Amino acid sequence: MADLIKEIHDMVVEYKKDAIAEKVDQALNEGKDAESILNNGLIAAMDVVGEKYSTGEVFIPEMLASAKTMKIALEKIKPQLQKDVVASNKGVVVIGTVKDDIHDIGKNLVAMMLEGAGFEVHDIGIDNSPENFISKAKEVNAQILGISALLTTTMPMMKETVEALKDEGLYEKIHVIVGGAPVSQQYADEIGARGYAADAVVAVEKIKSLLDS
Ligand code: B1M
Repeated sequence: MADLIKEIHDMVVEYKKDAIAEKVDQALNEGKDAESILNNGLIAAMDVVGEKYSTGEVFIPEMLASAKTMKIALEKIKPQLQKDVVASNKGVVVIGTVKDDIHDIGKNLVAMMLEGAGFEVHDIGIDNSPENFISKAKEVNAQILGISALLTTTMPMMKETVEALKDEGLYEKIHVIVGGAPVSQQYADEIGARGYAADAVVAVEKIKSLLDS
């Protein structure tokens, strides 16, 4: 890993909120690409933070501070990640995190990449009931409903959302795509989601192919 990217990685782990923006600027100015900063710096750092939380080395406040540090860095690399913006609207997506789940970094990243790829994205934030997802999807005439969950305990809300969509008679019209660390293709198949994506880049590809099919 290049030194500057390692420094960015460590700054997220050590939640250096006040210094991260300058370091990311420096990396970009020195020609480091945004994808590498994202994957090898930021996402890798959050995995370390998660492991440290699991082993009791850090607690919620530190985990939150790392998340805030990552968000500052993400804003800095956003223009680069979205550099291929296409003017035409490729489709309408409603995206959010499920009820009782407040993790939003991965979901924000997916939303950011979708915007960058030319989709009209309506991000409804965290802690969304099935009703929230569905009323927004109806309001904006969405073709895609993107649902994120980071906890094994909140994953069942994905199934409930798919079921609610069926009850509303919208299941055929609106494609559901799910993602988040505990989610898998197998789970997506089980609950009747049309798509699963392991990361933000795959999410964009998957949504494009769902709309083409
Ligand atoms: Co939480 N947390 N957390 N946490 N947290 C995890 C998820 C955990 C794995 C940590 C651990 O124990 N090792 C664990 C879950 C265990 C489990 O359920 N199996 C956990 C826990 C237990 C908790 C609490 C319950 C802790 C507590 O209170 N006792 C609590 C729950 C709060 C709640 O939601 N009700 C909690 C709280 C928090 C913070 C608030 C402190 C903070 C979140 C801040 C925020 O998001 N604004 C936090 C954080 C930061 C994490 C870790 C460390 C990092 C998550 C992250 O942002 N990753 C996380 C450990 C880990 O994941 N390594 C952990 C970076 C992000 C880019 O990746 O979100 O996976 P990710 O998104 C990826 C893909 O998953 C995918 O694309 C993204 C980009 O590649 N993706 C999609 C995501 N959504 C998608 C949607 C799609 C497609 C792809 O289509 C729609």
